[in-house]
Amino acid sequence: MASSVLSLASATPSASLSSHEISKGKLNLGSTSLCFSKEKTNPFIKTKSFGRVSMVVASNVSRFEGITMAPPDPILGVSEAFKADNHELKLNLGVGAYRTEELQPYVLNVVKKADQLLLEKGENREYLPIEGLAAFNKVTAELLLGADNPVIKQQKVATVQGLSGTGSLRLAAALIERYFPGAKVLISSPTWGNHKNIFNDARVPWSEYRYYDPKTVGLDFEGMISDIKAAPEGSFILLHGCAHNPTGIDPTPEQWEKIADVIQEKNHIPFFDIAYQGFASGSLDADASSVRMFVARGMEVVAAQSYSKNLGLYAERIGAINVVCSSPDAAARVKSQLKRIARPMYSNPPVHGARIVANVVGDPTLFKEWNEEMEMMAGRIKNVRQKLYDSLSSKDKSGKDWSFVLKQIGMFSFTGLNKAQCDNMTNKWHVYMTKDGRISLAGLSLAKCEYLADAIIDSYHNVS
Ligand code: KET
Repeated sequence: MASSVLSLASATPSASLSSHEISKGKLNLGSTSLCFSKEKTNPFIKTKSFGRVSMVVASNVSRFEGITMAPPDPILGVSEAFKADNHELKLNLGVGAYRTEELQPYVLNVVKKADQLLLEKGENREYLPIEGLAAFNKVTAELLLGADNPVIKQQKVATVQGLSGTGSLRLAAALIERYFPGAKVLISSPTWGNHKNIFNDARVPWSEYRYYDPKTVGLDFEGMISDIKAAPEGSFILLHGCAHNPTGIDPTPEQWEKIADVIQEKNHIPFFDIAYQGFASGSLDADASSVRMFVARGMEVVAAQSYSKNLGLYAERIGAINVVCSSPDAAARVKSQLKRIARPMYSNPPVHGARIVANVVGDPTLFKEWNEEMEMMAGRIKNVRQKLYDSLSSKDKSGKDWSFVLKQIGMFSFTGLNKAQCDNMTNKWHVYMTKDGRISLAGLSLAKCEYLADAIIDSYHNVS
């Protein structure tokens, strides 16, 4: 079954070909055939010439026959499945995206205002420099590190605008692959589903450190510390700046200090993924305190930022990679190499989201309003968290302690439900969630808390 035919105009048949194959002028390689130039041209076959090699493609079969179907993405695939469900009670708690109490997407008022300003200004659509919009890079580093952080004044920070959090992490991964060959990245167990994909695709070796303890439904601090200690010296330790995804469990300030001690002792490099600044506590400064503490110790730090969640700019793909270096010279060189990585990957980043961030952060009135809106969003999530806990506690007569729901912070709750129980949540109750047991409280309303509590209690007690 020759599904496609490749004609090599100048190829000489190799000695290993059978005379039958040579006389037919055709070598069948599973679903692909090589066809040599002696074969007469078939009028039903299209020929494409690429210099000396011409490709002959049968019009009814694909050259991509050998490509298998990829599985749906464990997080974004949930939204696709949700869309395909017509049940009236369906609930999408998969992706971490903020919804209103009416479960509608939310565009922040400050974003609308910044959009209006941009429209009035009539900004052009010229290419940005490879490193992104200068005004954005300035404010994003200030937002992360604090405007008066000495490392900013001393020009020790290499900041490059990235394609949101994911793209910024991917740039850092490429930098590690290129300049720290063989260095490992340690990621928490569990972590955001895409971390492993990012490092796999960048060919950066990774392993996991203990983080979540199912027995206490809390942080396995001892395990975390000993795994970081045991990692080869000079490893990159990936840390969630705040609102750990998926567990919603963050180290305490004292624990952060101890984590920094071990990282410093082992000459590791802290690598922050901070995708929820402002969403954990409602305060941008408080949520960046982990990153700032490492920097204050004089450590070199890598930090990927995202404005998907805190400014609701999901589709604008706006974020940044920051590398805090011990000298301005090192920062300049790191920045030049990040640009070198970005150029052949996507050339330069999109401008609109960068302008929105620069306008909101750079304008004191808009900045104040943004903080208020963020507090409102964080507050709404705290309210549904409380209501979900109340519903679970009052409905479940088994005596199970559901207080972990209240202890977790950020957009998510890590329910501890196993895969079969998660399947029950979706198949029976039409509650869409990731199979690691995570639910996005940002997609939950007060009105749906009781229904969700019924679904969780049923899945927890009746499915093993
Ligand atoms: N880091 C973490 C920890 C994270 O949860 C996300 C997104 C990102 C980075 C990247 O977001 P970006 O939009 O590239 O800035 N998390 C949600 C969406 C997703 O999986 O892409 C989620 O966990 O649902």
